[in-house]
Amino acid sequence: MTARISASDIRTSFSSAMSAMYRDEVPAYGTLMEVVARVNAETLSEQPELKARLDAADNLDRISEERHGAIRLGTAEELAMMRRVFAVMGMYPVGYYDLSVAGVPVHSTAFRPVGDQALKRNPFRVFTSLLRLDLIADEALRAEAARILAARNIFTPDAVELTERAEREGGLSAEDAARFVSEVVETFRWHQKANVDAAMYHRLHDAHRLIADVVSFKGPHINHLTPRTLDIDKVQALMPSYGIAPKAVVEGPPTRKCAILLRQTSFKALEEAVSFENADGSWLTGSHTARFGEIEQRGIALTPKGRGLYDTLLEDSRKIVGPAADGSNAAAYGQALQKTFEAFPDTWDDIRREGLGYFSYRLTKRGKASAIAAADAIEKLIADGLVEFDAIVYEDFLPVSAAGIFQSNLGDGAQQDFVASPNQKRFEADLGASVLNEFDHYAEIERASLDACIHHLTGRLAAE
Ligand code: OOG
Ligand code: NI
Repeated sequence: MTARISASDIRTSFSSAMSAMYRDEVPAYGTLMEVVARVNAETLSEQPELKARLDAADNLDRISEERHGAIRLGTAEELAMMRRVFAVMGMYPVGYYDLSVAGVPVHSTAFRPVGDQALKRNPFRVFTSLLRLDLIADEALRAEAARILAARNIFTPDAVELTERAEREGGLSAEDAARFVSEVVETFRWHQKANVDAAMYHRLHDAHRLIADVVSFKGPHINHLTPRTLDIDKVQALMPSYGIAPKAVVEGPPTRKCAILLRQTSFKALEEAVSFENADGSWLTGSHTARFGEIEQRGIALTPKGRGLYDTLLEDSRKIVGPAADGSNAAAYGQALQKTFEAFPDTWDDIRREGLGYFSYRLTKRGKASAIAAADAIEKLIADGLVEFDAIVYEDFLPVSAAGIFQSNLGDGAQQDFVASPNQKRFEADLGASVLNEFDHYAEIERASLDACIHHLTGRLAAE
């Protein structure tokens, strides 16, 4: 029996192979990576306390590496197979996002590592959307799109075979893992030649730009990758001087002392040459916009109560100033956001005591040397200096932000309304599995950390 390589190691080689391929395919993305690396280095040298904190918790040499990417799939079969492929890399479906509310005919999940260790080893995740042809009104077009999608096969035979082997044998050898990664990366490659003729492309495009993006190509090209930045406002401001056009505003919460959830922005998708085959075998050149680069900055995971407050405040600020796609009111939007979010507590202790965010608890030095007779309330343990806490980082996505990212990259005029119709049951049936509920997951991490503290404190006494 050959030694197995860990799922996290396979994920690490996968994310670096994707990064190399994407920098090669989309040079502007390489430029964005440079800006991010520069800003991260500057931020670390300006803030030694941040550097020390990150040094303890993360791998500083990998700070500017990709945290996520995104793809859009066409059929239930593609989604179900993609789930199996990602499972080989230790990536599991977490969360359900209905984007129909925001005028994008897809619903989505994120395939990601689950658990602290796996996230630390490599946090790479893939936001994965499934096209919802059921939201397209034109029945004839819907049937044609379904027919085109049914005829394509997005996985190489070796990728399928190696996935089956990993399932059967509980993992892959180093040699098979290397082959697996290079085969799987093929699925995400860009195809300059469309899968449909120009007339069909335009029909699909007129129905919705996203439908054209999914149906017209041989496979689900990776549409962006996203490194982590330590100062998103600075990267946003610097993009133009590097010749890349940022989207109008940063999505998510405003700049705060205590970062919450997720802030993200992107450079706008580039217009790329595509060729369409005519019926007589000749080729016609056209263009398509789909691929971009994004950056993200993460903060604390919020409880349902905290998330409710976040959603309300976001909606309130957007009622004051709705961000215009051309960026003309970006400053006013930023101010409205800042002002509205004054209602969201901005110290870790307030956030914790008001039950707005998730924390992990650990024993202080004194706590490690102490014992108590019975489990005290957490407030008392903290007040007595036995237990301290850290914010749990939000590892998931935000539907309003995702919609903003989709929209600015589909062309800003493309706003379209669908009747909101979340259908998690259908999504899970297509996926062939249920998605993990992200709130339950964070609550469990919090509970386990608290239990471990109490267990230690009371167990010490029992052992004496
Ligand atoms: C996905 C957009 C969502 C994010 O970071 O919220 C996303 C897409 O455009 O396919 O990646
Ligand atoms: Ni993204």
